[in-house]
Amino acid sequence: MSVRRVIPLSTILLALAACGGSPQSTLAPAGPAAGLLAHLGWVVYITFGIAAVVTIIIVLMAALRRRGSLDGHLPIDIGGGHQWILIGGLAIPFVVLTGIFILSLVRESAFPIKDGGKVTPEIQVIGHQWWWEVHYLTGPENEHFVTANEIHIPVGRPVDIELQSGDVVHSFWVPALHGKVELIPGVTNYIRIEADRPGSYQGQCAEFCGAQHAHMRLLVVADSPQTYAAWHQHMLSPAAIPQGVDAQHGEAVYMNAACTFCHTIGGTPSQGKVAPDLTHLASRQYIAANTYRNDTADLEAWVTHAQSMKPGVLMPNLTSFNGVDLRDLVAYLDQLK
Ligand code: HEC
Ligand SMILES: [Cu+2]
Repeated sequence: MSVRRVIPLSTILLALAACGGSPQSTLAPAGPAAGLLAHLGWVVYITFGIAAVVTIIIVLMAALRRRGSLDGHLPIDIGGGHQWILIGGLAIPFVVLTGIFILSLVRESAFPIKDGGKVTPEIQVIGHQWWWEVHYLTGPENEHFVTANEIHIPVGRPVDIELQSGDVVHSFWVPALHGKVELIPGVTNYIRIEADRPGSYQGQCAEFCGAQHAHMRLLVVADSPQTYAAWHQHMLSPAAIPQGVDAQHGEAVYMNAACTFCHTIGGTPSQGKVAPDLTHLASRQYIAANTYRNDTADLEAWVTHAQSMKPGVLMPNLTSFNGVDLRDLVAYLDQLK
């Protein structure tokens, strides 16, 4: 085999190897629906892999055959040209494609429920350019709460999620837990996710939705039922009262700034509704739709230079904050556990 033939092949193998190792992989299912889809995936990859290898071998045999030695026949003599076309060109593809079609129809049952009547969603997710608004809807109305970008679920039981969009079409995709379901303006879709084991599962908007589509990420945290119940209980509380003069000064800086028009901090006058809820910001692992770490350095950078970190994002650069004001503002945010 010549070098020119080997290089593309090794590139493909490398690319496949990269898929398997990543935490965001359809081939590393952590729940029943994702398991079904991974199984379908393997059937398709292996069948088409075999078909591709056989085809390549036949093409190579034809190419390497000495000119003139065919005698008017095709490279493998299976009893004449027409039969070859009927079997290789029609019968085998018909059987393979029909089989995969039927299997995927069966697998489609893993996707719940187009009809809203049958579901009582526990969680509502609203897609925004470029972040996820998350409403928890269980219990009476005064026990509903809002968070962003990080969805907690208990392991071992299905959770129904209602999907809507606040602007353009997005797509909810957490490969370890399920396939993709779109968030379409004016339409309500549903997805039922379930995790078999505790863990943090990376997700990603899977429908191009503008400049920062690739940075519209999310995290699903699956906890034991006890841990989940404690988290859920904690989320019902209003924001922590800032402790220490720095954070208290930071709260005053925040409340006098434009932040309050866009963000909500529960139990304070900050009740903006067009940006992620910050009531329990410090309890989340990442910021900016799971794109940057939730630490002091990244928060200071984000507040002052959001436009450099996620160009085009719907939060302005607030460069007027610096020195003690910026430090204290972030000290306040850090206490919003
Ligand atoms: C014009 C509206 C607007 C203003 C004003 C604004 N923000 Fe934001 N902010 C946003 C939007 C929109 C996002 C989501 C960006 C994204 O991830 O795509 C965001 C994200 C954030 C995040 C990350 C939240 C998360 O969970 O990912 C923090 C923290 C934040 N803003 C803090 C502030 C602070 C502090 C101020 C005031 C100094 C402020 N913002 C002012 C709109 C605003
Ligand atoms: Cu998107």
